[in-house]
Amino acid sequence: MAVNIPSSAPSRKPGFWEVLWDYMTTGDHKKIGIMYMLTSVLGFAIAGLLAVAIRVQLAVPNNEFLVGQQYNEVLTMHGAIMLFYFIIPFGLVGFGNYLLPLQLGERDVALPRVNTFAFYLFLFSLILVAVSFFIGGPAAAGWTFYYPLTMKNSVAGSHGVEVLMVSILLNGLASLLGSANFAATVMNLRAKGMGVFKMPMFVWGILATSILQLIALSGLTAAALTTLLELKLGLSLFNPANGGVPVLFQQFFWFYSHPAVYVMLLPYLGIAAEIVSTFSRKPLFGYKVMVYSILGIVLVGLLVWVHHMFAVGLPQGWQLFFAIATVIVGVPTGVKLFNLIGTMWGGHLQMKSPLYWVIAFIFNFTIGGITGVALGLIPFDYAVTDGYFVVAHFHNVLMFGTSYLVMAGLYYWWPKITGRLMSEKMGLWHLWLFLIGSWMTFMPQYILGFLGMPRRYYTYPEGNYLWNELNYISTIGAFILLIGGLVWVYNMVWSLRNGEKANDNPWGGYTLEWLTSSPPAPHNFEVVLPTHFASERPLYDWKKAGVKFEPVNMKDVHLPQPTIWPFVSALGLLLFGLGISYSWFNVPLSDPWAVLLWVGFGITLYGIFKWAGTPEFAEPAHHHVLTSVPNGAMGMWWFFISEVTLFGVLISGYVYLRMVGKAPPPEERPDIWLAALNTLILVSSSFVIHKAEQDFAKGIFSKFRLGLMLTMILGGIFFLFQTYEFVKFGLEVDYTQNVWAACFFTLVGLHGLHIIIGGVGVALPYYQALTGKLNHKEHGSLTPASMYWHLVDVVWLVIITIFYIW
Ligand code: HAS
Ligand code: HAS
Ligand code: CU
Repeated sequence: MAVNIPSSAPSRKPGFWEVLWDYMTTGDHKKIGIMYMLTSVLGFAIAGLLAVAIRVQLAVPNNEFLVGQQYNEVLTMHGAIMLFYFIIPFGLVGFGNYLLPLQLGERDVALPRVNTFAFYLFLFSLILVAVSFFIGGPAAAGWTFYYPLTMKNSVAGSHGVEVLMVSILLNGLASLLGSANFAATVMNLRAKGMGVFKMPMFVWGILATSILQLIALSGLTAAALTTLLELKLGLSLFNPANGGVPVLFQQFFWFYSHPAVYVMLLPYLGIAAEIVSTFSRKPLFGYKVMVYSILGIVLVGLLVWVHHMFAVGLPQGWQLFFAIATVIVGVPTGVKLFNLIGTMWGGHLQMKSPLYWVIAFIFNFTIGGITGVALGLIPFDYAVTDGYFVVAHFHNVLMFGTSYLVMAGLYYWWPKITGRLMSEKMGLWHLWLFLIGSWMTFMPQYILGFLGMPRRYYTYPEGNYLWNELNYISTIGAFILLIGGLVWVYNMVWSLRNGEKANDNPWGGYTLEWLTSSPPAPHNFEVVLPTHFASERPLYDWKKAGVKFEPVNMKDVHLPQPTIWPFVSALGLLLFGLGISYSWFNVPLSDPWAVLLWVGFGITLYGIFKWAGTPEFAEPAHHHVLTSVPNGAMGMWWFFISEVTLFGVLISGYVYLRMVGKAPPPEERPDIWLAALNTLILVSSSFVIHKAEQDFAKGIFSKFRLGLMLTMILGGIFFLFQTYEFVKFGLEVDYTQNVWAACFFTLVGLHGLHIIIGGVGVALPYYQALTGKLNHKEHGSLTPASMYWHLVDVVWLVIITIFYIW
């Protein structure tokens, strides 16, 4: 189907350093997708080996292979790495990056360089965690890092919790940037003629998941931020000794971490839909119903988080509401599964490894989903919570649920990505080892749960009915999984050298990625796409219509030029992250970690300015977008959601503490007159930057630059006043003993951080203007910077109301 144009393949094989440099500087979504997938495979391997260690310890009673703190560390890292570095990124940003532009018929994502930055931030956050294994030991408080477990570092000198918090914050930022980027891509960059209901189901999965991340991730950010601040500064919203409420931590945490399970599911259901349609040689059964089910899952999924907290003693009304919502969420999920089955029903099934994995998924996941619904029933949950029934449930939906769709997707798109097929035979071995292994490992755990075995204990005594036998079987299962994992890795490595060469469309897929060569050229499409999309299966429709493809004119192809600065900016944040984990801002520079902190900060700042000074495209070109909003602003609009919900979650926590009488304001509050003056300054800066934008549009550059300068000065004055007030109020109250003050410093401090970020944001277009990078065609980062500045101002109006007036 693809036209044979000799792609500009280099005649000689590039050396290792060339490839490395290429990947460090690339903006190509395919390379970034590959790097995300490789990192996730690594995450699975590390966390999987840790799981085997857990199972070895639990194989027999009173074992001493991993004891106490050590066990807790391994358990925490197993859970956290599996979730944050394997299952969440693989689908959303791994497959998502590789496939979104291809399936949309585009050349890249909306913001390629933000994409590079986000990937390296993600990778570095994993490196940060890895460092903690070797220096001081990793966190040991469970992946849920509940308060107050995080407050006791039982090993002296361990900074594991701080490291985990910082890495969650960095990883979270990366994830938000990735999500905003995807949402902007879907809005602005689709092939001409592709309406939203003509998008492949995988694209819907990525779009919905991105929106879910943008709304919900704030809960995790709030949980990690408050934990870090308590460890570093003693600011506590949770410490009951000062009136704090420990359960509030769980509200923050689960507000994200329940919706997160759909982040772990929705991209993969999209993958299943693509595979099932291709291998049944049929369109999807009930395309629109599937889209609405996805949106239904997003909506209801945001309203069920309390089912993780049934046992903490919340009011009955709360529990009932959340129990009902929990049962309801099974309905759209079930609909999706029925649609997959409906698609296969009566199709000419081509039994290849991707389809096998999907069928195995449907079978397993239905069981795991139903045990989830069972857990949503309050009395049942009371009986089995914190026991192995729960462990079995979530491995049932994760390990032999969505992980199977990781495999399905990999077997499906591997030939597209690498140009070679994997071995079908080894694929089936892999499947059967994983099936038998997972059933042996986790099915006995359901029974152990009923028999009362609690989770998160490093050992168990002799003599409990069937405990020994079931645990032993479970451990054997884990070893079978290990063998399965090795077969999988071997299959991939083998295929790269010996696999059969794949043609452009080895499975007869219907979506646009199969129109490219295998692997695709840097510019993806070598033909001009027709502009008529009759359904979500363009290749099928075009073939039927006998469409002939025209080769693309390379003059029309504009790809972002490579640049090292996003990498450097992220690297600075790694050093900065190490610095704040192992040290703090007030530590003297004789401590090398403190040096790292400031050096990292400096590198990031430098990197960002250099980045802003490097144009995205070698020569200015007109880029067609579908809406009237340019890509930068579109990305910023989506990113706003996450900022609003972050302040929303923290403010809700504060309002709750006030309402239940736990956080009465102290008699001496910070001065209202100073805050009023400050508000005036900040609001006027919003008008000034707005005027500057108008001047820019009119082409009066000198006034425009003056306007930006004035905005920064006003922001600086605001910041100075705020610092003065902070220090003054900090001397007046003991903020470690007062919940109101803790809320004040947390929220106003977070706003102050936003002033710094916003100020740097405004400095960027100023720098671009000074260096001649801005003109009528190139708006640089002006619009997003000014949008962000307005947002920071609006948030301030809310803050002054709730802290100074209320
Ligand atoms: Fe879950 C705990 C409830 C889906 C992951 N879950 C966890 C944890 C993780 C996790 C990681 O209500 C533990 C975290 C920790 O470390 O503490 N889960 C559900 C429900 C669903 C569900 C209702 N979970 C997932 C998915 C995950 C995931 C997907 C990751 C990918 N889960 C819970 C609850 C807990 C929990 C409690 C807390 C337990 C505790 O005490 O700590 C649903 O989304 C599942 C929907 C899917 C189906 C299957 C297909 C549907 C069909 C339709 C007909 C079926 C119906 C049900 C109408 C339901 C075929 C009939 C009901 C009967 C009982 C027969
Ligand atoms: Fe798990 C607890 C056992 C897979 C997620 N698991 C958790 C928790 C979470 C979680 C969130 O039996 C809760 C943590 C907490 O309480 O805070 N899990 C297993 C086993 C596997 C497993 C045997 N878990 C997963 C997956 C998850 C996940 C997948 C999410 C996506 N897990 C447990 C147990 C507990 C548990 C106990 C409860 C303990 C307690 O005390 O409560 C297996 O399915 C893992 C299979 C994978 C492998 C690795 C395959 C090997 C490969 C190649 C290796 C490469 C080599 C070369 C050798 C066996 C892929 C090296 C080269 C390099 C470059 C590294
Ligand atoms: Cu949940």
